[in-house]
Amino acid sequence: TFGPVDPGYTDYPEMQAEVARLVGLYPTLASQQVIGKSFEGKDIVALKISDNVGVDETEPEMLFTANQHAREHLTVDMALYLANMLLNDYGSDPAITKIVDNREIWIIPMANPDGATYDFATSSYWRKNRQPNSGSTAIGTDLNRNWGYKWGCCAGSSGVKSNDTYRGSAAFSAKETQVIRDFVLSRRVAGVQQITEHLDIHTYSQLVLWPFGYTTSTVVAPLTADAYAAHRAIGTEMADLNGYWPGQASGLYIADGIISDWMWADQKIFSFTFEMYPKRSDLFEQFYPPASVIPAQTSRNRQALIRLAQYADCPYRSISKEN
Ligand code: 0X9
Ligand code: CA
Ligand code: CA
Ligand code: ZN
Repeated sequence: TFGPVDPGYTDYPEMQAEVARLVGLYPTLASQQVIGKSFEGKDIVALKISDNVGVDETEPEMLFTANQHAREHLTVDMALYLANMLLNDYGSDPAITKIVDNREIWIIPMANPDGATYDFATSSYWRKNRQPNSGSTAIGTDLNRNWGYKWGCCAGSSGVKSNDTYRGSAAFSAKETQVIRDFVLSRRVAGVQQITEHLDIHTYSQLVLWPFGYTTSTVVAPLTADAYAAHRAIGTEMADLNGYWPGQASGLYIADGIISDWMWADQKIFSFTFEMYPKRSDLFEQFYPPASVIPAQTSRNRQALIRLAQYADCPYRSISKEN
């Protein structure tokens, strides 16, 4: 298993360069914003894609987050594939054109730039951020255990600072989760959250997951029967299109303090998790498949992402309801 990270993956400076390249090439459709700094002071970048990108229009907004987990390098390339798909095919692909004209899409390609940079440098299968923990030499918080809904509730995270799923000293104790939370909260206009759908991108196992992760219960407040059914319907449609397996997040194992549970419970944003290539049984590739897989394993999600975007005006349409 287990050579170094393939330099064919996109590292932090390359991500910044690619975002800048796209904004330069498509100034009316793409803009970038530094939404805050990582623990080590790196910029956390959000790319906005829409027609009239300089105007905050009244269009359904979507958020994509990638690379909360440092070693999941393929997810950065997935986020940049999405950006390229929307921008390069605008004006030629009718489905893409309609999405860019009628949505405001936010992409955070690298939620954990400190961890990703460390993993590129060390090829150490690093997962967490790089924030020190008081009273310990162990570094890092698992960002996807640090979110503030049911934080640490349910044995789906660790209180041990050296553990790979260490949840942090408190909900939102990590700088990076604070920054992304505050960005999401900033998308409320007159008290109405503008973001309707969110996708959090991980590797691996080839799964499409929906809330909740903290419990195996399906319909549990504030996830209504209709909201659960709509998550399941959209998630299953996406899985039909990308060949992943659909399921509730907790089906794999209980995880508490995850981003998706917060997105729904706190903001009523429909929220999904992708676990990308390889599939669970591919024990030899895991987090570091060769970069030669990037084109096939990003483009396989094209139709699923288009479908998700098409539902952003009314996710309940997936179950033939208004809301
Ligand atoms: O454990 C995670 O944070 C995610 N899997 S990963 O292998 N990329 O670390 C899954 C989060 C949601 N899933 C579960 N509740 N199991
Ligand atoms: Ca627009
Ligand atoms: Ca808007
Ligand atoms: Zn992950």
